Order: sequence, then structure tokens, then C-alpha cells
Amino acid sequence: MPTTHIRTCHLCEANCGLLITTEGRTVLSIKGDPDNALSRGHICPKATAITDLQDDPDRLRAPVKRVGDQWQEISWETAFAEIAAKAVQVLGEGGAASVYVGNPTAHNYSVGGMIGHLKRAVNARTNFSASTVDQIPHQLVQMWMYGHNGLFPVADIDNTQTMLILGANPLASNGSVWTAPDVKKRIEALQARGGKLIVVDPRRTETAKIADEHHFIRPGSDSALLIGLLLALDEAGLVNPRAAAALLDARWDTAWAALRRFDVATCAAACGIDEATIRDIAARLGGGEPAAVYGRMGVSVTSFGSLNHWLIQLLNIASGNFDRVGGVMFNQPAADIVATAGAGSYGRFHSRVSGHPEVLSEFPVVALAEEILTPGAGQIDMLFVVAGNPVLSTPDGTNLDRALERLKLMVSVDMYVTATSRHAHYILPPCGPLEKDHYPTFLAPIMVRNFAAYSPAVFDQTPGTKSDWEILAEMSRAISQARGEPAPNIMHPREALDRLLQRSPRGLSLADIEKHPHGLDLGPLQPTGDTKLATPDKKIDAAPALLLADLDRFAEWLAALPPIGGDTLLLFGRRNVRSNNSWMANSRRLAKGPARCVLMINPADAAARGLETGQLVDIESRVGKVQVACEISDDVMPGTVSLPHGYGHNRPGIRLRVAAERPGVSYNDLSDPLLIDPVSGNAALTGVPVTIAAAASMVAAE
Ligand SMILES: Nc1nc2c(c(=O)[nH]1)N[C@H]1C(S)=C(S)[C@@H](COP(=O)(O)OP(=O)(O)OC[C@H]3O[C@@H](n4cnc5c(=O)[nH]c(N)nc54)[C@H](O)[C@@H]3O)O[C@H]1N2
Ligand SMILES: Nc1nc2c(c(=O)[nH]1)N[C@H]1C(S)=C(S)[C@@H](COP(=O)(O)OP(=O)(O)OC[C@H]3O[C@@H](n4cnc5c(=O)[nH]c(N)nc54)[C@H](O)[C@@H]3O)O[C@H]1N2
Ligand code: SF4
Ligand SMILES: [Mo]
Repeated sequence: MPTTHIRTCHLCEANCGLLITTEGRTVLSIKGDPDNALSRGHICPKATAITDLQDDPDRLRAPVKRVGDQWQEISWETAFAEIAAKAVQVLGEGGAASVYVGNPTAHNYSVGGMIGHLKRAVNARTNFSASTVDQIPHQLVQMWMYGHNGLFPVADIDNTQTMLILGANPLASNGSVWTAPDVKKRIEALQARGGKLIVVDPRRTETAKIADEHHFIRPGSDSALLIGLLLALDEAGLVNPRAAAALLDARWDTAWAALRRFDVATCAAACGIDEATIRDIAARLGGGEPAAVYGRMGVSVTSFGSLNHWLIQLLNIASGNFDRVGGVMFNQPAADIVATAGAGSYGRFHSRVSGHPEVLSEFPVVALAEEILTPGAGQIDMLFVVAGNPVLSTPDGTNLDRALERLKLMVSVDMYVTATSRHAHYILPPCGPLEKDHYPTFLAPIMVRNFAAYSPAVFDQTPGTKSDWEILAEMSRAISQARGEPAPNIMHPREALDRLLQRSPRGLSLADIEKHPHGLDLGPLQPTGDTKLATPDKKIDAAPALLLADLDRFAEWLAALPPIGGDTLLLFGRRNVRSNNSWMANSRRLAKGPARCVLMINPADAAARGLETGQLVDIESRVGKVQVACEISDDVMPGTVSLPHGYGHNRPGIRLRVAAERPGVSYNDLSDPLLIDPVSGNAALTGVPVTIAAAASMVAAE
């Protein structure tokens, strides 16, 4: 008898409602859930590929140990015992341990609570995550301005009249740091009520193509645009914080005083968007109707990532759109990590080799390789990678490849032999994705409605397999015991979730939420006044010292800016709706269709190099060189080229047979660990200077 399970999708931040019909352990269909009040039936092509993950023959079903160049299946008991013994040995020899946490952990509530146990069990003090190739500038700015890193002002797309999107492509990514499923229909509704979508992006993206306005921007130059917009707003007499005025103090004037040293015309020239356009957009933002400015990867992964997010906050406040329906507002979720977890920290200690300040208890991942490779006290000899693939996802993956080879103990908690886990001594695979329950705890503060849904597992766990949290819990226990330390006190994740819910301001229990299998809709976002602000004085800090100081660096950059184009082009990234960072490339239903790992180049830049579409080109940066086919397109702005990330599945030893058929090349063999936002340590993945030339071999490429 077929059974239909109601669930939400754990693959991306949209968290769409799913209806999964099964018979026995076979998935018959995966459809959108029309009764999910947030996603309203929407799904993307990745949803049905969950079946491919569940059934993938390349997915590891048991722990494996590397013996020479072979993988040997071993029992869980043996794996934990051997890892614990080796960990004790390495620590005894004075080696340091480290944990790298990858993106899928943000979609796995049960594993979150276990990372701390693992870090304590191995005494790991130098830790990393995918956050520093991603959203850490948002969190840092929020910690400084609003008092808590998890206080995300969420763009209220359902009620706004103007949405300005900088450096995000939600039609492909389905929204990020913004749980706004079914975003295309939300945009269409905005346009149907007379509103406008404005997109700023160096590529005419899928989102830009349905926008009312699209403006190309020089990669890495958004601070200039944002300062230009703020100054234009000021000069037009449109600065009016409205409700937020009560949350501001003298630091608001300090911020303005610091910005007024710049001028709109210079900013316009630097970012490549003309002055009249900047003044038009500013007039629209400050014109009185609700408006929201939202920036994502394209403004986070630049050398001014933190500055950009601060300027976006100032723009929303100055235009009267902070804490306003149709502007940006804080969420009031059922499971409120802001109300229950620490605010975050910065600069309490520094990294050993390059002296990076700690940010939210971790170090920038650009420092991972040097911390492994540089001898001395505190050198990392032991690494635990939890659901991550930093060889493909972080700058200079080739150097990280080298670094991982010298580890005395490396453990990957992953279900595949990937570019990263192939270096591990042990790979510990979790059970299949449909054998886990799901609650989007980490998405709660970014949802466009207050909404809560708990999903039980679709299938019972296959006997002998373990969930991620069980793997981390048991490994932490085994290591603690072997070190003669007391066993960690581990709470079952469901119980921890129930406690988190009950301690949150809404006071709901997990049982209350489980009564609503399609999700409990707690209504639209609403202004919160000062009730959510976590600063000691309940005021917004509009002028954090390190951001004010960073304006000096911006001024230097502005003064020294070379013209765009010529021999050196600026490389930036892109996502496709059928990808998920590096790791869903083994699904045939997603991988099929035209080759996607191609370099997009503008016709003028292609002509200058004598290139034709399909031709192989060499792309070279300071750190590396790759060869890939090019596609000539005026969707990318002159002087820039675009390549997706997450490819490069042909490194020796990877076991992803479908992905290997068209492996592509890794963007992060070109991105440079020296290019960072020095405030947050976030990698500057966008705007990497590269040269492009026809490859010596003229083989027509895939
Ligand atoms: N050039 C460039 N680089 C980028 C980006 C970019 O835009 N451009 N984007 C960056 C961003 S935003 C991010 S978030 C990072 C991601 O960086 P990472 O998190 O390091 O990499 P992913 O490619 O997401 O790989 C996730 C790994 O987890 C495994 N996995 C998947 N599901 C599970 C699970 O449930 N349990 C366990 N144990 N393992 C699982 C997969 O097999 C895969 O190996 O990449 C960053 N890198
Ligand atoms: N299909 C799919 N969905 C995903 C993912 C995936 O890999 N595939 N990854 C998920 C993850 S981990 C994340 S973090 C999100 C990311 O979500 P988004 O940020 O929406 O994703 P991107 O497509 O990287 O969008 C970044 C945009 O910034 C533009 N850009 C690059 N440089 C600049 C610049 O200097 N200035 C401006 N203004 N724009 C610039 C790029 O052209 C691109 O269109 O997506 C998530 N969803
Ligand atoms: S957009 Fe696609 S991958 Fe993301 S939650 Fe929805 S169905 Fe899943
Ligand atoms: Mo991400």
C-alpha cells in the first residue's frame, strides 16, 4: 500500500514542503506540498533527486578505512576504537586537533548540538567552517549592530513595493539567508501590485531577466554603489528612519559624518553604475513606499563583505524601511536561537600562523592549509571534516590537497568518497537522507513568515547504519573515554529541540508543532520595536568601530582602482538550479542536459582573444590554472568572466561515477587565499584577477 509522507526539504534554505509517496522502501513520487503555507506547493528539480541520494550505489553504507589506495569496510566498533586510539596518540605527541563543519550541517538540526561535544573530546581550538566562504559578514555585522549574530533583518518580499537585490540569484539558488520558497511567484506578485524588482549583478542572471531593472556592476565594488546610494538619499533630503529613529543615538550621526567624505560621482565611476541611476534608485528607496535592500553571496564574498553588509543595514534604516512591514524585520520563530544562544564573539584570540582574529569561535577557512602545513606548537595534525568538501569549496584547493596528505589522522563524516574525503583515514557515512527526521532550526531566523514544521523520518534507519548525530556522539564518547576524560553528557536531539522550543518566547513544545504536519503558520513578519534588539542599551550601534575604520581601506581602494578590462579579467561565480555546491553532481537526473561548468565571457573580451563558443581556454590566476570550454555571452559584463563552483570531480580517487563523466574544473583552484575581507576573514571569491587565453590543445570541449 502506498503511503504519503509530509516533509520539508532539507537540501536548501527554501525548505519547501514535500509530499513523498512510498511503497515499502521505494519512493514512488516526490511532489510539492500545496498545504505548506510557506512554499505553497513549490519545489525545484533537486527535490526529486533526494531519491537518487537515498538509492545512490556510490553512497557509502558502512564505515571505511583507507588501506593503501583501497577502502576497506570495517565495523562501527572498530572504527570508533581505532580513531580514539589514534587521537590519543596524536594528542600525546603534541599534535593539535581541528574540526571543519560543512554546509549540510546547517540543514541538519540533530548534528548541530554534537559538534561541540566532538570539539571538546579532541580539545580542538582551531576550528573552521563553510561560513567563512559564505555568510559570516552578515553575522558579524549583526552582532555589532543589533547585539546578536543571529538577528537577520529579513526582507519582507510579500509586502514590499521595491526590492533591491545585490549579488544574489534566488531564481537559481532559491534564496539564501532568506527562506523565501517559491520566490519567482513572490516576485511576480510584487510586480502585479505595481512594485519593482531591481537587480545589481555582473551577470544578467535568471533573476535579472525577470527584474524590472538590471544593472551590471564591477565585481567587488558594491561598497561604492551602497555609499553612493546613501549619499544620494541624503542629498535628496530623504533620510528618514521612521520607526527606527527611536533605536538610534549619536552613533547614527557618527556613521554619516564618516560617509560624507565620499561623493556620488566618484562612487558611480568606481562601480560602473551611472550617477543618474544611483540617484533614481535612492529616490525610489526613500520615496515613502515600503522597500527592502537584500544582498547575498555577491556582496559577502568580496574583500569588502563586512562593509557591504553594514552599508545595506544603514540603507534600510535611512530609507525608513527597518522594522517596517514591507521593509526588513526580525523574525519571531518558534525555535528562537537568538533568544536562547550566545550573541557571538570576535577577536578573543588569533590564529597561529597569520594572526586572523577569531570570528564566532572559528578562524577563516583560508587559514586551514597553513595551520596544517606550518610546523610549530599548535600545528594541526588531526582533522575531522563533518559534511564538508573544502578541497572544492575553499580557496586554493590544490594547496589544501597537499596539506591534508600530511595529517596523522583525518576523519570525514560523509557518505561519499569526495575530493576531500579521499584524503581521510576513515570515512564515517550517515544513513540515507530519508532515514533522518528534520527540523530547520537554523533557518528559523531568516524565514519570510513565522513558520514551523517538524518532519519525521520517511524510512526506518537501515539496521547497522547511524545518523550523523549518532556518529558524532559515539565518536566523541569513544575519544573521551580513551583519553580518560568523563563521557560527554549527550542529550537526544529531539529532546534538545523540544527544550529549545519551550525555552523560546513562544513557548511551544515539539508536540504542539507535530500536530501540524503541513507546518504551523505563525503569521507574517511584524515590527518588533526594541524587543528583539540584543544590545545592552537596546539601541542600534550604527557605527561599529572596525567598520568605520574599514572606510579608510575603502578610500585607498577607491583611489587606486584600475579601469576594468584589458589583459586581466575579473572572475566571479554562478549557481545553477540543478546544482548544490559540490555534492549533488552524482544524480543523473540533475547532471543531464548541457554542460554547465563552462566559462562565460563577453563577446568583446572573446573577440580580443580570438575565442569562439565551445573552444577550450586556459584560465590562470596567481594560484593556479585550469582548462575549460568557454561560452560567449553578453549576459556577462565586459571585463569579467563567470565560472560555477563545485566542480572538479576528476581528482584521483574520487568515487562519484556519474559526476566523473563530466567532472568540470574547480573554481577554487583559481581563487586566492590572500584575497579576503580582513574584517571578517571571509574569502573574497568574487573578482579574482585572471588571464584567459585559447588553450594550446584545440579539442572541442563538452
Ligand atoms: N568559488 C566558490 N566557492 C564556494 C562558493 C561559491 O559561491 N564560489 N560557495 C561557498 C558556499 S556558500 C558554501 S556553503 C560552501 C560549501 O562548502 P562545503 O560545505 O565544504 O561543501 P559542499 O560542497 O556543500 O559539500 C558538502 C559535503 O557534505 C556531504 N554531505 C551532504 N549531505 C550530508 C549529510 O547529511 N551528512 C553528512 N555527513 N555529509 C553530507 C556531501 O557529500 C559533501 O561532500 O562552498 C563555498 N565555496
Ligand atoms: N541550485 C543551487 N542552489 C543553491 C546552492 C547551489 O549550489 N545550487 N547553494 C546554496 C548555498 S550554500 C548558498 S550560500 C546560496 C547562495 O545564494 P545566492 O547568493 O543567491 O547565490 P549565487 O548564485 O551565488 O548568487 C550570487 C550572485 O552574485 C553575483 N555576483 C558576483 N560577484 C558580485 C559582485 O561583486 N557584486 C554583485 N552585486 N554581484 C555579484 C553573481 O553573478 C551571482 O548572480 O545558494 C544556495 N542554493
Ligand atoms: S528549492 Fe528545491 S532544494 Fe530547495 S528546499 Fe525547495 S525543493 Fe528543496
Ligand atoms: Mo552557502
